[in-house]
Amino acid sequence: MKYTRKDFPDDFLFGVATSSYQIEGHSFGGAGRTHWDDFSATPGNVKNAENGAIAVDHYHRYEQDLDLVAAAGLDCYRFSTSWARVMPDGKTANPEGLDFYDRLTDAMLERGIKPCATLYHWELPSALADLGGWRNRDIASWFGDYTQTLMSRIGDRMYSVAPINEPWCVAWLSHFMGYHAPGLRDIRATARAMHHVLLAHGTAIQTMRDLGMDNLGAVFNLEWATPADGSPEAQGKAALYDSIYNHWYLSGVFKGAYPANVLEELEPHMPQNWQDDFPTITTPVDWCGLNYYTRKLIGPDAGPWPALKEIEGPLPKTLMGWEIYPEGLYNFLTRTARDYTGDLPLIVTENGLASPDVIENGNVDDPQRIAYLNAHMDKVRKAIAEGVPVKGYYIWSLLDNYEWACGYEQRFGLVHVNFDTLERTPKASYHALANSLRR
Ligand code: IFM
Repeated sequence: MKYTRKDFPDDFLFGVATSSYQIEGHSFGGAGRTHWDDFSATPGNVKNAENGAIAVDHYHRYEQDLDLVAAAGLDCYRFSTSWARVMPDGKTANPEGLDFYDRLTDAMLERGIKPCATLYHWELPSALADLGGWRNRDIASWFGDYTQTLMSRIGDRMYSVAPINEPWCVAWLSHFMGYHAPGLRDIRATARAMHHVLLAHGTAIQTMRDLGMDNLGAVFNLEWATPADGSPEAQGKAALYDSIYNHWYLSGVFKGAYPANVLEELEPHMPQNWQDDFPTITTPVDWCGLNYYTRKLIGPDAGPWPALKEIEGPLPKTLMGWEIYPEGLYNFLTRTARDYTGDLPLIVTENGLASPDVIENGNVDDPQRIAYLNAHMDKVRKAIAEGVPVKGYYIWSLLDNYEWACGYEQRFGLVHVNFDTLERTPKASYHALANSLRR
């Protein structure tokens, strides 16, 4: 790697991120059915109809996996807890599920790793999907109850907690584009999900404050929108994309308002009295997490609102087909601090790439991952040098895992996983990182 710990401030934290459904194995430990089990069982939704029933069996191999986190010299482990494991029907506690997260927490602490939890990374219990899922306003109180149950058990040992991973994915990707569970393509469902996901966030923050917890945050996925050409139409559509993708969530949480260029279309579909929820949604947080991967070139398109399209860009791409655009991370760090968060600590809570990694002679050579991480760390350093309070950088992901609608094809891990034997093999990027983090 180009940088070592010494190139970052003394209190800067390095971490890796994972999520429950992508690694644990949801057929174990009494976890309930999730809407991803339903979505993936429906033809055409997920590559090879793969699901997270086994995933990479982290449920049984978590000690070995945490050994890898510790041996890399990482400070933080950003993991998520599965609502369906803790409450298989979304409402009733599963002692086995609580015991698992209790063991996992202690295993991190025993290794000197800071537990950084996310309460929802997309595995909605099917029983709650039956009740309308994110379309139903009651999801905020169900989520509050889940937060209360789980954090009453492990909240005393968390280093940090964020309620929801990537609200754009929960709402737009899943209810408007239909790419993720529940696979809807419905503008009214989308508007409701876009609001309820933030209401659930605020409700969970209040629940954890009432439990006396601190170091609570919000995690957004941000994607830089570049106009496809110099035309006013392309500029307007890029601005709209930016509002739908980025500003809606940041502005909701930090300003208690939604962007006008989105609201003018979604207002008729919003739940009743949505404005009254902002005091909950804007409950103060202690840090802001940014997940960043790429940018999109955006231009106008025919058809109903939002009448925009993504245009293939010229930059080198990852296996996901995502352009590599580190400047976007710098842009977001500076813009978020300037327009939304001020002195609040920012953390890059996800950054990484998928590549077609293979084992050869026992080694996995992934120079493209090392280059990608270096290029993005460059931008983190640049932002810090300009006074942006960036306090951490977490890599997605520790392990190759279930990449949702892409199944198991897209390998994001620092550690290779053989999906037949589940054997773990640290890649060259893992070894490079471990060298650079060594104290
Ligand atoms: O794998 C996902 C993760 O679940 C959320 N953030 C983006 C990652 C890569 O697509």
